[in-house]
Amino acid sequence: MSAYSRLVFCTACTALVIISCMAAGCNSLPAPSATTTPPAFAGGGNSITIKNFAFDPPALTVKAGTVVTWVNNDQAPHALASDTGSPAAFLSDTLSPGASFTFTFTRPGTYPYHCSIHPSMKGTILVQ
Ligand SMILES: [Cu+2]
Repeated sequence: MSAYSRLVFCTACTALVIISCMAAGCNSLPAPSATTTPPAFAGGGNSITIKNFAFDPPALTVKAGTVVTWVNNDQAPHALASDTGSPAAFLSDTLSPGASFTFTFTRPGTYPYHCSIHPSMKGTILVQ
């Protein structure tokens, strides 16, 4: 195969790929702009995402002994403070965007908490 015919062949291939992609609606190809950050703690547990100044999910039910992970996917720093316990059942340092915090809930009960930076942010962990 000459260099020229290779070039023609490759161009034809590329055109075919583009045409078949258009026909298929490009559904099989990932969007190049979709750069998702993998969660810091993937799977095997229960995680709460902090975004848009809210906890998602705001209420989480877990079994005693569960490690709960909060991941700050927001643009702003947040910090977690338990409403119950003295001292607080759990208390995090300030979580910068991208940071995470884990706490193991060993005893059944209801654990309301809030963001100590933004007190209007509230969530609850129900431990069974
Ligand atoms: Cu906050």
